[in-house]
Amino acid sequence: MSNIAQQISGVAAHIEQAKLILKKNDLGGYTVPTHGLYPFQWNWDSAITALGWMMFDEARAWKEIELLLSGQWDNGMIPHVLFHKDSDTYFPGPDVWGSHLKLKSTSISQPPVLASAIKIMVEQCQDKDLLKQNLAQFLPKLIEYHLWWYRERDPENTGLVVSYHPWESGMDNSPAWDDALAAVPAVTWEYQRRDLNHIDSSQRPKKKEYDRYLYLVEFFKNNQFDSEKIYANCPYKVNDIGIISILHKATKDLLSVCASVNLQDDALDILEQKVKLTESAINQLWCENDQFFYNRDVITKQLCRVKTNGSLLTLFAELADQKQAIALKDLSTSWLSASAYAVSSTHPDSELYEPQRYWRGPVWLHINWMIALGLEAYNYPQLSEKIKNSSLALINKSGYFEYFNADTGEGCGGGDFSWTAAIALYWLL
Ligand code: 2M8
Repeated sequence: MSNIAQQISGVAAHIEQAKLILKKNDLGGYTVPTHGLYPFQWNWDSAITALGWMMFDEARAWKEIELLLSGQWDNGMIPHVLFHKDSDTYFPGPDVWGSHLKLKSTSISQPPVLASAIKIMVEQCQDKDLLKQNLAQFLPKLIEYHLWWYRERDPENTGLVVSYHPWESGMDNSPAWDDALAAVPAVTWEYQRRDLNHIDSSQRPKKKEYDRYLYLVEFFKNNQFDSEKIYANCPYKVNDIGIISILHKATKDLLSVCASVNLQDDALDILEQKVKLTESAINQLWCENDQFFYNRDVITKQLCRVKTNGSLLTLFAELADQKQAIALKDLSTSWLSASAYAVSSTHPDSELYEPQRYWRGPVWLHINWMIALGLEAYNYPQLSEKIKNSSLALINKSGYFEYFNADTGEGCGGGDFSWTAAIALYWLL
């Protein structure tokens, strides 16, 4: 076979494999991230996975969203995990979280990339009847979800929402949270982690982190999920630059989808105002000296001075001004070349960088996808393409893993992983 023929058959094989992974992880309308390790429906995983489905099965893609929205709380929150069916391969399950709704769930949310995924799905969708039908059903729920973020997580109208749990950030054990989490008490009761039945402990968060993750879960339950009490007393409150950026981008995408179908709703004016407010507040997280947007501990009012990839999502959100964008573009270039593959979750020059420990260093494809889109939006197509190609090189080398060792490219965490397959489908189809 010629080189080109080999490359084409390689791409075709990757596409087939990615489709098979989504089918394998399909539990009848929602997709688990991977079997065993994560046996439920996760919020941002599902949003991204729906994009993958959209590339080859439109009805199934919309179904993913329908089931995610079926777990929406009355106050508008879309939880971070929906426990559709019982499973004993994951901890903590619904009993620990303690929400007694019909569809059991966790009591926090996750980075709200959903509306951004839906905007792309709207652009891709060929079946216009299906599209119309689904949007009519979904848009009011999405509006409620976005209003929830701004109302409940920014009650003082600062323009910067707060997050109450590292699990909410999706970047669970990122070194950005180390100091804020250290101030949270640890639970003293015994528990049995199940993640370590599936994955080597060198790739997962440590016990000291789990002890505090669980304290927060109990804190929410003990406060009956009352948002005022939690806002007043939660021992962990951060301005997460990743969530702020993803929310900002998704709100703009939601407004644009609503405008495309001429949806009129007073709530849209509120969302417009929130977009402006965030744009004027974001510089509170910018460090002129380091030329970087940091996360901030809202309790101590200190910036979390670790270079983690959430900051580059300000490009995805188009929250960076031209000068900041140039600085972040230059940083992305050096960040990319500092490790062997794509943009790692912590900058390799940081003393806290661990190339294979979960969110402390490894490469995550969906984050690279957002960074690449951001660079494209700021008119840096070559760098964007480079990030895409070095991300795809990981799949080529190791397959569809949850994340990848940034230095060696070795696949880490769960195998046959849905969001990795979905991003590959988005890029390759
Ligand atoms: C990871 O988080 C879960 C808790 O939500 C866990 O480790 O048990 C994170 O990578 C998160 O971002 C992701 O959504 C989830 C499922 O893939 O796994």
